[in-house]
Amino acid sequence: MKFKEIEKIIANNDSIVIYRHINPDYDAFGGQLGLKHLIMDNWPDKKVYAYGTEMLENPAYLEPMDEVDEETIRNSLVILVDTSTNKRADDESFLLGKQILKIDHHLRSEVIEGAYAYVDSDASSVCAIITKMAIQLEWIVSQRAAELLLGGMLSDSRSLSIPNVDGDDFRAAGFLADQLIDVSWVNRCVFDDSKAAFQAGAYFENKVVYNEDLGYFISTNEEKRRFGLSEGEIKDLIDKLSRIRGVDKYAVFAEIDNGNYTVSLRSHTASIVHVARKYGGGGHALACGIPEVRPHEVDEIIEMLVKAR
Ligand SMILES: [Mn+2]
Repeated sequence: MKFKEIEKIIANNDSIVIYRHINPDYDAFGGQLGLKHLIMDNWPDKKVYAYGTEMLENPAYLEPMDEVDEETIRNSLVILVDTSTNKRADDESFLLGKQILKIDHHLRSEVIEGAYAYVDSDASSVCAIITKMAIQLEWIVSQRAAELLLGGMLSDSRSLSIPNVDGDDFRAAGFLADQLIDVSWVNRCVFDDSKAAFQAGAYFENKVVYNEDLGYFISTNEEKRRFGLSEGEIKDLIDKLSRIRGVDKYAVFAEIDNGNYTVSLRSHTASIVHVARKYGGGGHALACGIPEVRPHEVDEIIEMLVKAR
């Protein structure tokens, strides 16, 4: 599918609802809200809604989701961004859409029957895909759209530093920076920690266990409560482990209320997504996750990660 075809599908629909994944990150929000603003910038007469039930606490940067009723969804083009499987969409009401268009960058992105799909698993973020589309199609890009898209690009690509980042990504980011946005402010919005997360980060940095080129920590429910964080927020601390010399693979195992663990996995070079898949997870070659594993599986996963080359 070409960008021009995406433009045609958008042009042909007067009502559009944009969805993204559960546990949304800044690429999900940036793709969703950035695309919403691009459509408003270029087709001011269209009705365009952002749908989702979960929010990140960042009102200065993000904007609230729209109220969308079922009738509207049924009569709209639905665009699902940054979402690998239907089950990971927030929420599955996207399937009610009159027509579905998926824009994604995950490996093995689920094929939705009858839907249009633009999937580039080499892309470093869904925001990079959307930005390159806007540049190629010479769309108007407002300041607001640009700051949302840049935030998503920077967060998924760890500030344009992961292996699949290329010159086109830097040029796309440069184009966004040219739209009179405050690059420093966007970086702070996306990367600054809450005080609670900062303190928890320092604590868990001291709990990191090293096994060959793997670094990881395991958090307990007691620690989760002590720091007042959710298991999702504890998993987000994984970025703290990305800059340890000699550590090429890193992981966080966060205990959840039923005593099982939810898992985040990262690697600088060796693919580790086979580990995630074996336990019912998925994502990208170097950044993936597993929703839930049993305690005895934690050790198996650690062993597989150590062996990954
Ligand atoms: Mn993404």
